Amino acid sequence: MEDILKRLSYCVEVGKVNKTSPYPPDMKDQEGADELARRALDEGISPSVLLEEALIPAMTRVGEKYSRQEIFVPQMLMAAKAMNSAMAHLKPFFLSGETKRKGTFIIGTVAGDLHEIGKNLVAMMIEGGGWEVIDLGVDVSTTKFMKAIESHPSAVIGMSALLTTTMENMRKSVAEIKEKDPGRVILVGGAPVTMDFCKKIGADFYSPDPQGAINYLNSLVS
Ligand code: B1M
Repeated sequence: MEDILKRLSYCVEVGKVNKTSPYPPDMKDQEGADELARRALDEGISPSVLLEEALIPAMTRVGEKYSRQEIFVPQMLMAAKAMNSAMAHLKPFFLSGETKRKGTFIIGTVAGDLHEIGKNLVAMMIEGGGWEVIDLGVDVSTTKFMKAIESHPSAVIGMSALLTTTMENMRKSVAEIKEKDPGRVILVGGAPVTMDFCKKIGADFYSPDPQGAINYLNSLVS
């Protein structure tokens, strides 16, 4: 088990998507994140172990290498591609069989921010927790959030931000939504976001991870 997790983690770190992908050249014809994630699940390794022991640590290492300028944006992109190919296999495991949804959750990464992996993970797990999820994608403007609220009037809003610069856009979006719709519940998250920041910008709750977000949403309907 350890071996396959290590290999999977390494594939995500170096951006080896699947067997046929030519990048990185020294791993030509070797299995990539896609095949290894599938195989790990088939061997009975749980999706949470896959996430916590292979996939998330890989992205952390990618971030550290980027900070040390050992890799650059193209390598980060390849790592994200490999991560997404592995995450695609996890989705069915997080989907619950519930037909009656607990409520609607609209999620998006805030304006100017293209990071989607954490947001996708949160969306996937909340959907698995029995909520209808409307995923607006990345670089979501306040107008787009507002339009989605019009179509789903009882929805809770979730915003993700990964950049210190786009936290400012999160602040603006929360302020504009709350001004027009003071009772709208807004949950925020993303690596640089904190509970302190959440309180400062007038959002309702901050969660550092998907489970905290699920617990919070469930507390609203219980
Ligand atoms: Co970017 N990037 N990036 N990047 N990138 C970071 C965030 C950075 C920390 C790297 C570094 O310097 N060490 C740094 C930000 C520094 C800062 O702001 N202080 C950075 C930078 C600088 C940039 C660019 C500016 C680089 C450039 O172009 N010069 C650029 C900005 C582009 C833009 O957005 N406009 C950029 C671009 C990119 C890529 C496009 C190449 C790629 C993203 C690809 C994609 O998503 N499709 C990318 C990546 C991959 C990263 C790192 C390496 C990994 C992010 C990630 O996916 N983490 C990242 C370094 C790092 O985080 N270690 C980095 C894994 C993911 C599971 O975690 O997203 O934190 P995370 O989500 C967690 C929690 O935060 C939480 O739950 C998730 C699961 O636990 N969570 C929520 C997230 N959202 C939530 C919402 C909730 C609740 C919880 O409720 C609503």
